[in-house]
Amino acid sequence: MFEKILIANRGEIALRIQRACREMGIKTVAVHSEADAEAKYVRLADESVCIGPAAPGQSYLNIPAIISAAEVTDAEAIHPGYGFLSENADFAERVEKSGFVFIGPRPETIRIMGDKVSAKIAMVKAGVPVVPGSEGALPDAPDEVLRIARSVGYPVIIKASGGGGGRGMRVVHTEAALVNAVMMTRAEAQAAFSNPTVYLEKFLENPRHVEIQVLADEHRNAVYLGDRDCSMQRRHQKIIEEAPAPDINPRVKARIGERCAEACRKLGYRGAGTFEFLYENGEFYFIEMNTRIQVEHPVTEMITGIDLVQAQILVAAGQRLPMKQRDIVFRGHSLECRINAEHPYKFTPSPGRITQFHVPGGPGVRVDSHVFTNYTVPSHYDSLVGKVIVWADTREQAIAKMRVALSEMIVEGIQTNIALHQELMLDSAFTRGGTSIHYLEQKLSKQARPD
Ligand code: MV4
Repeated sequence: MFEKILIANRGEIALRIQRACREMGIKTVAVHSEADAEAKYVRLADESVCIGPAAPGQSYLNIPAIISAAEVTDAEAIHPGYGFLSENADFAERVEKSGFVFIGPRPETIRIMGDKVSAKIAMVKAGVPVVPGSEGALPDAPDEVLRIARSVGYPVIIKASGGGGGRGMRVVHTEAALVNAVMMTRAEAQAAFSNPTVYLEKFLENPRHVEIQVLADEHRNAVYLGDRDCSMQRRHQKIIEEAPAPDINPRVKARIGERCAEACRKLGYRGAGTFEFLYENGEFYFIEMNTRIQVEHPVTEMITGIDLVQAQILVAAGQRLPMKQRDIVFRGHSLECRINAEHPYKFTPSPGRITQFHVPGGPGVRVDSHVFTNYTVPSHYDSLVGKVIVWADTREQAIAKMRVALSEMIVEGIQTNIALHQELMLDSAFTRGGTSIHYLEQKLSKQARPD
């Protein structure tokens, strides 16, 4: 096992990774920007290195500074967390070329999944169901594009191969609008991603976002760790996640989960990963694969009892998965509310000093947060200040537990979205379960809000 790991991230996930390392007896190196010098996880780390000014481009995205920090501290492996460099294949490659272990998939795998056209082709080959559409990149010839769209049927969506996570997409409802929409999306994709490749899919009007967590080792062992529903989102920012996804036939889930695990074996996947699906009318359609640990990983940990970050470290060290599929039991229901430092209705960031911070507790309540009373939320990074996670036997009980947990939570000095979460925990469509990806935005647009 590794003796020392460098954590190339900040905030709650840096603390989460550090806890996993400490439980495993692994020493930690925190790297931090000038803005994060006073962070709790920096103080708790065995060693820390300042890698640059607050701006992410000069610190958490500064590849040479991070690799130098690993060299001077003699770390053996680098955990990238989520965001920042976590899905940057060039970073993973430079980590390995410099003689360190990248805690994640091989750089080639990250590169394939980062290109959405090659990811989709890989999934078709591996037997994972995908959204019907162009087989690979859209050709240039307008008549070919028209023919493909006609055979798929309108509405269609044009997506940039270099995009993902909601960037570089355009919905097209009529044949008259198609060719121009393709040209516009291509031009935007070239400008944003230096890659003009686009592809076409049937546009699903009212799907849910359901994802499958996988875990694989270097020895072609792979398991699926169940599913999560992340449909409650606004502008591609998830705010509530849960496991398992409500009201979906467990046999359909087991079949899709097994397909994902089998795809990992075929691809020679290593580490934790997430297959993202749209779910509509009882069917799963693959859209993208994430090759990192995700913000919402705790809900999977709660229903499986598996520490995903520790598992990432084990398989990065070359060990075999410590479990087989038949050992994995999904038990109860888990919900996660992301607590953001933001205006409750305008959603603008609300950085600043937290004058009072108190977290809920009790059985089945978990809070993943790096903040504390008198901590100042910097303005340079995302607005996540913590995650409230609950576990109970049933979804109803989990919702009840979340209501109580949110009522105990105190965050003063900054604005947060706690009130929105409280409202959603009482929302009849949410409590019924199975709302679509459009539910929250539709609900918010219907509500008149005070400034
Ligand atoms: C779609 C779609 C409907 N039909 N693809 C947005 C993020 C990116 N991961 C894929 N996205 C979508 N792809 C087809 N063929 C609707 C979305 C979408 C969405 C997906 C997941 C979660 C939130 C979303 C919000 C708006 C649109």
